[in-house]
Amino acid sequence: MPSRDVPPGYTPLLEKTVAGFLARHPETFDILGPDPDRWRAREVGDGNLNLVFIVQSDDGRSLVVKQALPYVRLVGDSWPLPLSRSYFERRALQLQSEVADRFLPKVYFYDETAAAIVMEYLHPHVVLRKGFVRGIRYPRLAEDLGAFLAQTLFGTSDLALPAPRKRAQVSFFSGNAELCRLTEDFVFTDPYRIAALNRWTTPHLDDLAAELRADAELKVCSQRFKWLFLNHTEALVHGDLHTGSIMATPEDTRVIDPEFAFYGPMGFDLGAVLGNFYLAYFAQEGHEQRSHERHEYREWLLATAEQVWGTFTSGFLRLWQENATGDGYPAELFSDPVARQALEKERVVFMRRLLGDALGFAGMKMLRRIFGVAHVEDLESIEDPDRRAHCERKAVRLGRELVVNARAWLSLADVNVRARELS
Ligand code: ADP
Ligand code: SR1
Ligand code: MG
Repeated sequence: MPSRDVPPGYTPLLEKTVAGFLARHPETFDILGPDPDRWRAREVGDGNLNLVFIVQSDDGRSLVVKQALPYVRLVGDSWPLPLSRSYFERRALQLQSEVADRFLPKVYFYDETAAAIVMEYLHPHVVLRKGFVRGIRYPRLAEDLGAFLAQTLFGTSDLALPAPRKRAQVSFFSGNAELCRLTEDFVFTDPYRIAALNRWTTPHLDDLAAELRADAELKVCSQRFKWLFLNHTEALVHGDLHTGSIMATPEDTRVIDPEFAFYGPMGFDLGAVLGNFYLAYFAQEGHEQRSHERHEYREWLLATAEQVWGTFTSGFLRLWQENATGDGYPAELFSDPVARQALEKERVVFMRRLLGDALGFAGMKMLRRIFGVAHVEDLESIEDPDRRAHCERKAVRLGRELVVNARAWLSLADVNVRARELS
């Protein structure tokens, strides 16, 4: 297990020191060519935590260096955060690549002392959240995201793995406790109490922020989901699978940034994706120059969310039917027709429960992005606070209903009907 302290050789990289760092790793010469003087680095990190450098040689070869900082970049160096998250991100990328390689950036090498992952530069990929703000459609997205979710959540669970291996992975990722702690506070707790870093569109949403803190039903339901997050070690979840952790072109989809990875509830990743689709949906009105001009695009977002769920469930069930090599529901117990039929019914119950988990987490992810510390560009880029608050109010209503009625929804189609009613 890596040390939580900053190791003696660690220094944050600068644009002017990246080439020197890379030149100390012979693997780099195969990727960028032999002459470090021809490599140029620019820092492009727009996330909340890390440094990200794109490095290009003058003949067009490229890579990305992602380096952890020993503190939360969004807040500043007053808030320390362990560099070991980079180690967990690297390990999560390895385990995800065993089951869903085509949806990940290729990792070239890892430097543990520098807490730096050197990987494929994804281009012309665009961060999905930015694509949604611009109104770009991605024809492959639903199928790819559904497949990624099915393959990673099934493939790291007790449905696929022998129990000792799964237990060892649970134990390893328990070490990523401080990143889980951020989620426990920022997603599950702070939006429902007075917390120093909370913010919202004020004074427009002051009433809603106060209502949230006084909403006993919502607080109880939100803590049901926190309980799941704390206790339900179902699969290796990405842990931060919002639309800023997905980069896409119309032909290709990649999932980046699993530094929050840990063994948790499958619904957490599913909910992160769905909740961010609904945030994008409600934000669209705020991006319109002319009334209703984003109407079709909004519909595309809803249809795509529904298709993600559909592709996920069919992919997950197919894997369960064909590749059940784990200790959970062992295949040998279900070889006769009666047992097989019973298992089919159980699978329906299992997926229904997952839908409820996913929707509850989706609602929590929506609320935290409107009242918590970390907001999203979908809404933040709506400059006029009146317009922004108008969109946010609708998102808050759906978010609350998703959390409070999580188990009552029968399908994504039903959620979409409700989203349209609120818009
Ligand atoms: P953080 O953990 O700080 O959120 P991310 O991994 O999300 O960092 O990366 C921040 C930004 O860096 C991304 O939004 C994206 O613009 C860019 N980025 C990260 N990884 C890659 C990559 N492999 N290829 C291209 N751009 C990348
Ligand atoms: C201060 S860190 C805030 C958020 O950024 C990350 O992307 C996670 O979502 C985290 O909660
Ligand atoms: Mg990120």
